[in-house]
Amino acid sequence: MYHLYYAQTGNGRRPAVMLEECGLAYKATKLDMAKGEHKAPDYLALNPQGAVPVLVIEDGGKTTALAQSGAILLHLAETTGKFLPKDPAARANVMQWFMTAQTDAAPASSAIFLASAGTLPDKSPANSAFFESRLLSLFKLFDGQLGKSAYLAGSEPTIADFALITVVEGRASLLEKTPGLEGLKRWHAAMKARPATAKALKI
Ligand SMILES: N[C@@H](CCC(=O)N[C@@H](CS)C(=O)NCC(=O)O)C(=O)O
Repeated sequence: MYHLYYAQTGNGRRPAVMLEECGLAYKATKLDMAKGEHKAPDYLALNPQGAVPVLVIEDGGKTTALAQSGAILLHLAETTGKFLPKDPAARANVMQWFMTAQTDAAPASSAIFLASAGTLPDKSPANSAFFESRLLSLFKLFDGQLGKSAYLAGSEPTIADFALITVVEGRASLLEKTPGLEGLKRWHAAMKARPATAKALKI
């Protein structure tokens, strides 16, 4: 049994994409971050970092609370045998794009949010433009790859695509207003046409 604690953010919704794509049943609890529910003692007991998401896994009487969206996707890939090839070379290629989405694109998108929400000490609008340009340079990188293959790591979707889709969906207006990036735009539409991904993006 899986219980996902999430918010409607790129990181928060990412495990839902993987759970839906794997066809796994799960309970979902949305946290109201504006009310600080992610810092409440009950939630800190699950994740002392006080960040979403967390996946609570109940397996044969054993309960595990797993934080970090990337770790959750990897765990589900390993336990289901889906969306992550076993062949070392193919696996390394998936991991390369997975890590670019997790450790480069997701933080760049988060930085845009922090700058635009006025969370940074220096509230200069130039900060938002700077972080947008960082994300756009990554969008160009993904676009180049998606001009060559249907999905990030080849002809089939993998955890790399599931890691990226919530970032791109969250920044859809930036993508749409940017000329070009046709490969990324095609991929975005194709991912949203997948019933499981579409369902997860609506939670
Ligand atoms: N690398 C983490 C990032 C998690 C994260 O920063 N989540 C944000 C929402 S998108 C959060 O909960 N921030 C509140 C905080 O860190 O206090 C992941 O992928 O799970």
